[in-house]
Amino acid sequence: MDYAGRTRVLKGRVAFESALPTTTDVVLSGAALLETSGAAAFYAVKSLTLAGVPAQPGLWGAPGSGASNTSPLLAGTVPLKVQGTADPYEIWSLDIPEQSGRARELDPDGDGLVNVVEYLFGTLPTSGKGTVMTSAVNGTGKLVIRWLERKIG
Ligand SMILES: [Ca+2]
Repeated sequence: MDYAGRTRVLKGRVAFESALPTTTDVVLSGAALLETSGAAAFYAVKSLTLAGVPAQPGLWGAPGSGASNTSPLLAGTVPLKVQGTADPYEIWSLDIPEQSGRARELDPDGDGLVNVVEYLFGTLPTSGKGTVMTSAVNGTGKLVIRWLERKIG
């Protein structure tokens, strides 16, 4: 394979009949299917993320493949040997269309919240309407403060 970087499948089926780059981070959305075939015992990849969840290092294959870890997002006869765990921020930042705007300290949507703050509070880095906290006085005269928090990753 003569590319580098991430292998990201948002939807549909992608088939590999030879090795993926060993330096690639494979990112599969919940609507994606990655099929691998060939004569190799496995294809090594840097990391694997399945529907937003980083996969643990190890051998990953299709259900029924005999691999120690399986996912319905994988198909085919050659399992993936996952060598490490993806950085959750790096995977999250893929939602920012321009690669040059993905660094933690940048604010590509101009809402005053840098990307790492948007990541931690679960706001959209592309909406331009970021707010992480609201406050109001309730019916009994008490101040109510609410803030967002990240649920996973
Ligand atoms: Ca922002």
